[in-house]
Amino acid sequence: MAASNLPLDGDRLWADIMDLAALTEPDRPYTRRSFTPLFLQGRDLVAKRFAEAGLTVRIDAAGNMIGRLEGANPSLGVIAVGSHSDTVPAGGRFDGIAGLATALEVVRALRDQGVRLDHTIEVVDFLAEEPSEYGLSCIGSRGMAGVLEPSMLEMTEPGGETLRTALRRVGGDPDRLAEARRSDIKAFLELHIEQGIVLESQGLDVGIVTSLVGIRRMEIVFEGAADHAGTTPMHLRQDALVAGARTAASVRAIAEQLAGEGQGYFVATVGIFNVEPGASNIVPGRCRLVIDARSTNPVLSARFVEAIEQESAAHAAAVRVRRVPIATLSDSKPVICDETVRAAMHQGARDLGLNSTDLASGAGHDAGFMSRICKSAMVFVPCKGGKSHVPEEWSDREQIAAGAAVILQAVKALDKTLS
Ligand code: HGY
Ligand code: MN
Ligand code: MN
Repeated sequence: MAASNLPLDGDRLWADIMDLAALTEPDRPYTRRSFTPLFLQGRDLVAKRFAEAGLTVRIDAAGNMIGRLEGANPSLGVIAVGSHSDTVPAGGRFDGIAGLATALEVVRALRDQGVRLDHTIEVVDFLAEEPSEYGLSCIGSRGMAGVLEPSMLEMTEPGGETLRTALRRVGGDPDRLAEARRSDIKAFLELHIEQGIVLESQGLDVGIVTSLVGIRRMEIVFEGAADHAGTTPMHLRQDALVAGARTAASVRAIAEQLAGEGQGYFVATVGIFNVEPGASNIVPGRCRLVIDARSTNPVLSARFVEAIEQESAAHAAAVRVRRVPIATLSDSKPVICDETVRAAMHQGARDLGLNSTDLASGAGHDAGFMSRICKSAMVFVPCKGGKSHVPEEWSDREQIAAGAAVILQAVKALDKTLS
C-alpha cells in the first residue's frame, strides 16, 4: 500500500528512524549500545521529538523514557506503545527504533486528526532491550513489570561498574524500583521488524504476533592453567579453550537434535566466546562462553540445560580443567500475546486493505515482559532477506508506515473497546 494513502506521515516516521541511525559508533555501524554517551544522545533527540509532539517526558526508576499525553478520561488508564532505542553491536537501523518511531508517529497522527483518546497514551523507550554489557536484556521492561530483581542490580560490565550505578547514570533510581512497576496500563502495542523471512517470502504486509519464545542465557567459565605454548607437552596441558570449544560444539549438536524432534521451536547459540590471556604463544588458562537458548517448549529448554550441564562437565574433566558452576544470566518464559489486542490489529489491517497473518516470534521483545502487567501484542513488518542484528538490516519506508497505521487503527479501536 502506498504510504501516501495511510492515516499518518510515513516520511516523518522515516526521518526519525534515519536521524537515530546517524547516532552510531562511526567505525561499527550501526551501534548505539545502552548506557553509553551515544545512547544518551539518542535519548536527547527522542525526548525533543516527544516534547514537540506534545508529550510530557520523564525517566522512570527503571530507566525507561516515557512520553505521556493525558486522555479525556484518565480514570480509564493508559494505552502504551513503544519499543527500544538501543542496538546490538554492529546491528541495524530498525530493530527497536522502528517501533519507537512508530509510537511517536501514532501520537502525532492522532493530533493531526484532532483525535483525543479517552485513555491516556504513553510512548515508551524501554531501557536496554538488547543484552547489555551487564549481561541482562530487557532491563527497563523488567522494571516496568516489577521483575527487575535486586540481585540483577549487582551484575557488572567488564570494567566492574554495577547495573545499579549505570541505572543512576541514565536517570533511573535503583532505590525506587518499586515505583517503576505499573498497574495502570491496560494495553501495550509494539511494532517491530520481523527479523525473519516469512512476511517477505509470502508477500505479506504485516504479521500479528501470536507468541514469543522463552529465552535462557547461561554463562559457562572453564579454568585451566596458562602455560608456555612451546615448552608445555600436550599431556601436561590444562587448556581451557579446548573444553570451551568442545562445549560450543555440544551446544550445536544438542540444539539440532532437540529442534529436530518436532516438539516445538528450539535454537541455541554461543555468541560470546572469550579466551584468556589471549596470546598465540600461551596455552589458554581461562575460557568464558555465553549460551542463548530459545524455545516455545519449556520441556525442551530443561532438557537442553541438563545435557549442557553433563557435557560441559565431561569436556572439562577430559582436559583436566575446572568448570565453574553454570550461571543463569536470565530466563524468560514463553509468552502468549493477548487475543483482544491481536484482534484489533487484524481488524486494523483489514480496514487499511493490508494482508496480515499470525506469526510466532523467535526473538525476544519488551512486549514479553509487558504481557505480565497488561494486554500485550505486536505487529511485525517485513525485513529484507529476514536479516537483522547486522548493518544490512532493512525495511522499506512503505512497509513500516503500513505497520504503523495498523498500530494507529488498533489504538483507536482499543480506546473504545477496552473501557
Ligand atoms: O535477541 C533478541 O531476540 C532481540 O532482538 N533482542
Ligand atoms: Mn534485537
Ligand atoms: Mn528489538
